[in-house]
Amino acid sequence: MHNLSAVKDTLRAQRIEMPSWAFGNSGTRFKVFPQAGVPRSPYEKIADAAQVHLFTGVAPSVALHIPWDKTDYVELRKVAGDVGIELGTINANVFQDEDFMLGSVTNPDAAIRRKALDHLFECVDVMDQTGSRDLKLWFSDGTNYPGQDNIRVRQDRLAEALAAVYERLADTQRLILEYKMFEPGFYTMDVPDWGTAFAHCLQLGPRAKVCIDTGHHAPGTNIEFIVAVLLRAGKLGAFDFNSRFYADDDLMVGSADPFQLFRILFEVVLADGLAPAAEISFMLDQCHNIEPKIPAQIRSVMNVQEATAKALLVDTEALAAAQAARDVLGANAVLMDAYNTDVRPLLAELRGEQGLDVDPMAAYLRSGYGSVIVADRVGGEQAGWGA
Ligand code: LRH
Ligand code: MN
Repeated sequence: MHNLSAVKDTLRAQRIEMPSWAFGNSGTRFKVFPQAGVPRSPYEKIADAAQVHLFTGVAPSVALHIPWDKTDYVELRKVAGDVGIELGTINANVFQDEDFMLGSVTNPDAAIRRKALDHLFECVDVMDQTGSRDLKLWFSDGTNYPGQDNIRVRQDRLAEALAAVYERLADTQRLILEYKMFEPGFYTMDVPDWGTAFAHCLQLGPRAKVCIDTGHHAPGTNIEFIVAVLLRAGKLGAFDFNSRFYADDDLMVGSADPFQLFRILFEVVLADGLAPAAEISFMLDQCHNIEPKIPAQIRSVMNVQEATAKALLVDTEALAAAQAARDVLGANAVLMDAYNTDVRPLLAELRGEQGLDVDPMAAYLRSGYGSVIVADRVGGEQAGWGA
């Protein structure tokens, strides 16, 4: 059966990266509901992220989004370090500039493509200052009507820009390409699926990997199949974890479909993808439109920990034996046993051993930090997508 201390070691070493933008205001096209106490600067976002790490012990890095987090990056890195936070993945933003309405790096206009490329180069410069390993590229590029542009020519333009960025990266830096089925493009997206991202990453080279955002697939997509295939090819670089009932809802990971999250993490465990050597970045990419931001991030981290613990408790020997015996129900039962295991006592015990409160959420709420920031953060411009 299980070596629980090995399971605990893996859980203790788990690293979940916070998205800076999850601490800012967010919403839908209908309304962005501002919340009291929301950060007004990257420094306040880091301070809030540090709370998540303080109470969970497994969230020591924050992904930045440029220009939303534009600042003195060397200073930010120092201040973050002082509160135990590392600056993580750098996310480029070529989806809000008016010039990019008909595309950024795929735009028919060469000058606009150049402008987009310059922003991507600027993000590489930011990585040099923050010490970040990963540049994550998500392109809102796409079309809304058949005939609007040449699908193949846009792929050529995309490949050209990606090659230029890849060339600019240092040997220690990686390009992470994120795909998305639709929105804001409603006819085509230029990187719509894992296959397109995979093809571009293969063409680029070993430091180009694919990012799976769990909210970016057609309903009913078997995401763990994509995970298994990309892991097998050594091309899975990162996850953007969130969950959804319908589209790119960006809800708390595991809240809509905890069984799917378990199945995804089981494929990661099977491929030893939690090991630091696998170099897979586990990031949250969420928007807390109606719920308090810091507790929502804490809950999300706990959801990932619970799904991971269940995945680590799968009796893989019994599973392999049942699979070899073509015992369909037996094999499924082995997996469901793990999934139906209540891992909360195990995680509480682990937190106790880490010197953490067994219940991070209760501990955070008891700390009163939430009301302190509401009282302190008066005036100034609250952070948000500014969309
Ligand atoms: C696009 C996306 C991408 C980010 C943005 C905040 O939907 O998932 O990862 O840049 O959200
Ligand atoms: Mn994402």
